[in-house]
Amino acid sequence: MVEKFNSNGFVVLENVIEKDVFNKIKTLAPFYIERTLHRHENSGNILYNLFRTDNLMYDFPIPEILNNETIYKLVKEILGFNFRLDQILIFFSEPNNHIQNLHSDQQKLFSENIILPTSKVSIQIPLVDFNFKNGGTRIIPKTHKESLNAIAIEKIENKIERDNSFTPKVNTKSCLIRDVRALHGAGINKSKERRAMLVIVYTKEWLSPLKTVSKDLYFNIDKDKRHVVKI
Ligand SMILES: O=C(O)CCC(=O)C(=O)O
Repeated sequence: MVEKFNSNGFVVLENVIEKDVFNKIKTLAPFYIERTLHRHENSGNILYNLFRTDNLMYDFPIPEILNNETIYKLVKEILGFNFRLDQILIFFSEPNNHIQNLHSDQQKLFSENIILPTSKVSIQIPLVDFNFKNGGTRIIPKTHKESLNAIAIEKIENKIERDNSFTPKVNTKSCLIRDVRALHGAGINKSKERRAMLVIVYTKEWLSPLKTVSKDLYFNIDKDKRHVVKI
């Protein structure tokens, strides 16, 4: 798995989220989404940062996700010992959203042209099956170690416009782990249903400060995994 991730810049882990954990997220996420809709209306891809704007609801199953052994082990292989939790987000797009242009989530860390190993990953946990029809995240493999300029990115955008092979199918209870540098962007949601996902962002130890969480959350994280946050 780690080789596949390193080569392509992303990997899908099938059926790693327990059913009851998935059901809880699916039930509780709309509470946050609906509040965001009041502010943004139905335009494009909207994000809700659970750290920045609100305390987590006490029964939102974040500890269960942080304790997920399969995800934890792979992230540790990718980011190394003492990696950190940086963000917890919900992304969603309503039917007929605007396409989101291909982009990278991380700027070059140095002006020199050095290719660095992965220092930040995004764990996408879909709340509905992600596919081309509902505008699932488009990802361009092997772009995490390239620094493309705007013209090159636009060329790729035009080339892949109707190509469904850049939209990895990620079913519910599975997750996708992406190097945030890999070019990606939400497609157009042509289904009748909202497309949403929970996103957990982890970084290498040196990239972000340790985030403070509630005691409640902290002590519900397995002892060996508490290094990702602080109280
Ligand atoms: O909504 C999506 O599928 C992708 C959103 C995303 O990753 C981003 O905005 O950076």
